[in-house]
Amino acid sequence: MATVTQTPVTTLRRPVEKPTGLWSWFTTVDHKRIGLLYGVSAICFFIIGGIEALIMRLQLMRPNGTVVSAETFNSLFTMHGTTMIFLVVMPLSVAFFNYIVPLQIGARDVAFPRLNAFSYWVFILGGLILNSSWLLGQAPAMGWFAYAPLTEKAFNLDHSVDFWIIGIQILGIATIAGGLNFFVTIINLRAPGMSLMRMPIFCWMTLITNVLMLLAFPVLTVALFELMFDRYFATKFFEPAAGGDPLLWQHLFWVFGHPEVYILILPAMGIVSEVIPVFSRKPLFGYPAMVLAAAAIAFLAAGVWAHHMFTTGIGPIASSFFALSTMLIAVPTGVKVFNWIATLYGGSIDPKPPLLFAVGFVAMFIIGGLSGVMHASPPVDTQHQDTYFVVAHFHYVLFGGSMFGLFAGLHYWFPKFTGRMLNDALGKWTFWLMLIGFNVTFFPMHFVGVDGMPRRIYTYPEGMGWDFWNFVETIGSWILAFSVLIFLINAYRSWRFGEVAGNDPWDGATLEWSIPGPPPSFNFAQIPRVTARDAFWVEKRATQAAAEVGLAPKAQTAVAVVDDPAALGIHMPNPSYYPLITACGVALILGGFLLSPYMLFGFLPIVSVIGIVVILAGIYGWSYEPVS
Ligand code: HAS
Ligand code: CU
Repeated sequence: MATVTQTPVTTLRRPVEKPTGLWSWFTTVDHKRIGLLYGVSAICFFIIGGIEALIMRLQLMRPNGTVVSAETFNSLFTMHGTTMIFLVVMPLSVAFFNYIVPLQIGARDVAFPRLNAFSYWVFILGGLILNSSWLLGQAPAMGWFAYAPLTEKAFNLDHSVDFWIIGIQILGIATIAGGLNFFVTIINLRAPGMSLMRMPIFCWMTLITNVLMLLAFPVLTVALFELMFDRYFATKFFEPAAGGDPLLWQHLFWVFGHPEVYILILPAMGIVSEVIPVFSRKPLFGYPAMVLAAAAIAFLAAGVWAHHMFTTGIGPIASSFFALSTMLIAVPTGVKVFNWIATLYGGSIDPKPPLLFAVGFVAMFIIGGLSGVMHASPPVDTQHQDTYFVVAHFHYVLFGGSMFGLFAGLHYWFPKFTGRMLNDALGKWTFWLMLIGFNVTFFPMHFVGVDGMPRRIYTYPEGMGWDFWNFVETIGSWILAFSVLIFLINAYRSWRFGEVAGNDPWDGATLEWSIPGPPPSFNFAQIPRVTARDAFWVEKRATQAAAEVGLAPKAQTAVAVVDDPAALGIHMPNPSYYPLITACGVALILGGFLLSPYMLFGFLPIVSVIGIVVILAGIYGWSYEPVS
């Protein structure tokens, strides 16, 4: 029984002008192009964040390092953490949501294509504002969690903290708009027959991640507004001397911050759950359990935030509660780990780079998860808190986890993005060097951490017993950087000259492999009908089985020969520059506060007033833009 039955579309040959040139990227509302914009931007930020890390590692390579000053080091770790979380792992995940989710659910685009473009432009402007602080010599230097009262005006007179507040606030707007968009897309735009439990697992992880985004980010928005008010309008939310409460910041930040770490890992888990079945030639083991486990992780994620605050004196009852809820997360996570292993077990394994990265993810994530459970215990955490042991933990889950998962996705879907294969040998070099470099860099951090080396120190004296491992870590960081370089070379070479991939180079299970790579602007000439999970596998197997018993093969998925939606009677949204204009309005309104000498009535920055005009113009144009 075929699941994706479509009639071939072969007669349409009207030439069309594809949107080309630089300007077309500014006005695009195509989810695939927006996905590419997100992906390329995230990789650029990855290079920036990576360089920041390498400078820190050079500074710490030997005791009494003199590569950078203490103040610069503070800015480096603050910007490195902020960049990697908000400008690399999140947008790279969003790149996959954008490119892959509509294809997997058999849709022509996301629910709100222009809102999608708006999200991207807001994101990139936020990222640029945040990073422009380097150029102005005012890079934030208070750590990615920006603890009060260090962020108050009394301790940070310049604009460094403001760059962080405003940059993150802008990024949050992009995230919330994107969260709404993907939630609605997945709920409303699935192809006929694709019930929720027939949906590809990556779409499930996207859905759950976006729910978490919608619940977690508004809390950060509130916290940031309070901090902004403290700094600009003399409120005292976090100022103890005036009756404010610095712990309020910690609560608000971690109520956001802990769900955030699952926002960072669930998309990677989704990618890995797609890759492992395809390269083991077996359906995902325990699909319903995988979905429920992710939902349980998301639910529990909302109730564990104070495990970041065990040493603040929250008391034994609160500590016990948060310790138990934190340990509980190991259960659904363990379910996922065992299901990945069970999927591999007995499979006919094809160790191509996507699978290598996926298995690397599972292995590294287990190590990071186990150290997480260790500091779930308050007395143990009292020892670990603010040491390199915690740094080891979160790099195992964030690099070993999230980044390895995202690299699995880059290697897996590259043929869909570009129509060409990544070079296999270079992919394997990337993987092995990354695995080795990663472990050489971060495993010794467990040792120096329990040996008492605090995190966020810009140097350390000789003879503490930390010299050797710090030296080793720095060597590891360069191996890691080299592996990323190989990936970049591979991606560029393959994009230009790689072997042509065809529609379905991996014998994929899901609908994106039924259409060309890169897909036409409208994705599906005809919206597929779905009757089972792993829809494309089922169709291919049914066709094969029919041929074996001598029946005429079923029609393959329709592939249009020209990329002209109008000729096919398909309506696609027009390009528009209003999302970009509206996004500029957002950036000007908030960014104006960084130019505080120029104020109207003493409190309203002139640039913000211009921003209000721009945003109104943008929304007006957006609302009345003719639909052709
Ligand atoms: Fe974490 C700190 C606890 C997962 C990211 N985490 C951080 C920070 C980041 C981060 C960025 O309880 C630092 C923030 C900062 O700047 O200060 N984390 C956990 C636990 C899990 C966990 C229990 N973390 C993540 C993920 C992240 C992430 C995912 C991002 C992608 N984390 C903490 C705690 C702190 C913390 C404390 C505060 C430390 C401090 O003092 O500052 C869990 O989700 C992990 C579950 C996964 C596993 C592995 C697979 C499961 C199997 C099943 C069997 C295992 C069992 C457990 C039954 C557990 C195989 C056995 C237990 C043993 C001890 C052996
Ligand atoms: Cu946490």
